[in-house]
Amino acid sequence: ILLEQDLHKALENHEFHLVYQPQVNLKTGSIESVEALVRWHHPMRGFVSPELFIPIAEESGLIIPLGEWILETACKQAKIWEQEGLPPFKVAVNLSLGQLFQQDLVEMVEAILVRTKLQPEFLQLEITESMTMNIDQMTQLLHELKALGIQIAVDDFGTGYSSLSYLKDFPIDCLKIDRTFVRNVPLNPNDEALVSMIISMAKHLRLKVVAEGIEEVEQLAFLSDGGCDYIQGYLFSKPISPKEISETFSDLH
Ligand code: G
Ligand code: G
Ligand code: MN
Ligand code: NA
Repeated sequence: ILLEQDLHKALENHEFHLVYQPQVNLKTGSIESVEALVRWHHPMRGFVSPELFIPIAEESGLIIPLGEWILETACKQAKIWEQEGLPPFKVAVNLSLGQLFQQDLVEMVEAILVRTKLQPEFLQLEITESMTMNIDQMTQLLHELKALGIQIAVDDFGTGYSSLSYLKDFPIDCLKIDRTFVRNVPLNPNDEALVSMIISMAKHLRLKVVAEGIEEVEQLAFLSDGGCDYIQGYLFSKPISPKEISETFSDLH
């Protein structure tokens, strides 16, 4: 299809850019990480959502070069922020399913860390639960990634498959509660129960927990009382440009 052809040209035509959404520590109020999110500005169609083009990139295999570009751009940017003198914070990058199956994924991540000179503890990779890779393969892969010194987060937690067996075996640092659970908190008692349960489980497993999609102060209050570590959402900030991230820090200090 047309979009797929355009997608192939988009990388060489520099039509992609990244925006970054802060994740805020609920206890201290400080930004400890930012999530990189890709944006495509199509020359004719204008903005095309990643919800539309990431699946096409996956099917066409373009996710491999695109994923590498996203990772390298985010790590480069993190180094620039460091050189600007901003206080240290992590950059979180989404890995798509196709990348998890990429043969040289670990080597690619390592090479990017070397090229950009970013210290590995400032990189967090976000993975989503999926049925298509078996637990042993996934555990092995995550151990290899962890050995680089980077952080691993499970994204969209609670919406995928076999969540609990994942938690048992995977060397992960962080759970991100999917925003569909947070949306109706504190109005819906079932959602409240699930969110509280996920936070409590994360604590027992010594994982950090991030709640995504926080738009209302009532949601914030519920999560704060419940002991959630970090929040990410429009209430605090939309995804913003690198320059706006720098400015946010200057405004805070
Ligand atoms: O940023 P936005 O809410 O529009 O993203 C929509 C979807 O696209 C989300 O599921 C998000 O995880 C995914 N997405 C956004 N940026 C990236 C990216 O850089 N890499 C991958 N693999 N997925 C992304
Ligand atoms: O699947 P993933 O968690 O990576 O997707 C993150 C997406 O969520 C981003 O595309 C971002 O634009 C979107 N997002 C971030 N904060 C909010 C929010 O407060 N409300 C809604 N509806 N979407 C959000
Ligand atoms: Mn994510
Ligand atoms: Na998510």
